[in-house]
Amino acid sequence: MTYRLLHTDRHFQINSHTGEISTRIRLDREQQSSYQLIIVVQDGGTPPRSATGTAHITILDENDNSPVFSHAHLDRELIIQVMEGSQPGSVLGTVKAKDPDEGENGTLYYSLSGSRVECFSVNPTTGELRSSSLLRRSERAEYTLTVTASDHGTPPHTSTCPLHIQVLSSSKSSAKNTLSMTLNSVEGVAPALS
Ligand SMILES: [Ca+2]
Ligand SMILES: [Ca+2]
Repeated sequence: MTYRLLHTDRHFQINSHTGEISTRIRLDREQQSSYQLIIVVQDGGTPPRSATGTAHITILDENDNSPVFSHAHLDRELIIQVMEGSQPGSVLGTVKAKDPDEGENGTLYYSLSGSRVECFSVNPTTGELRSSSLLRRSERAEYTLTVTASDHGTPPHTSTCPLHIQVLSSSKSSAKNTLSMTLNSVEGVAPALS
């Protein structure tokens, strides 16, 4: 018996004696996740007789992609601006990363690290970022944290992105901060000390 592929294929080859199918090139599930091959088997009779069959090939996923933050350009940082005085627990924004792998290999969770990280929280699955204390610009105008996205693969792949949270002064308080001062001078008043 001899085996061959009905159409030559750039991804797979078949051993004509054993019928064993092997890969010719490295396969990427993220590009194509399944293939079909039509195999012709032929006997050695005279005249030879043949039959065809179809092989369905499914590519299993490997955790070969790291999460990529979708709102930050390559290695760029994320800046979130928040009005001071907003209540603890308010949503400041949402961090988002993508991972093209399948299942757990592409399922992400988020975490925060850095100094004063206790002032903020991130929802591990949705990426929703919240303040956990009252933010005042006079206390601190900017917080620099690191947000990490990690997949659930074994081993997991992680990516980090610098996150700057800038506290803006509200218009009310900026009006208060504008100090206007009027100096009245009276002509002819002699300097107190002369
Ligand atoms: Ca992954
Ligand atoms: Ca993959």
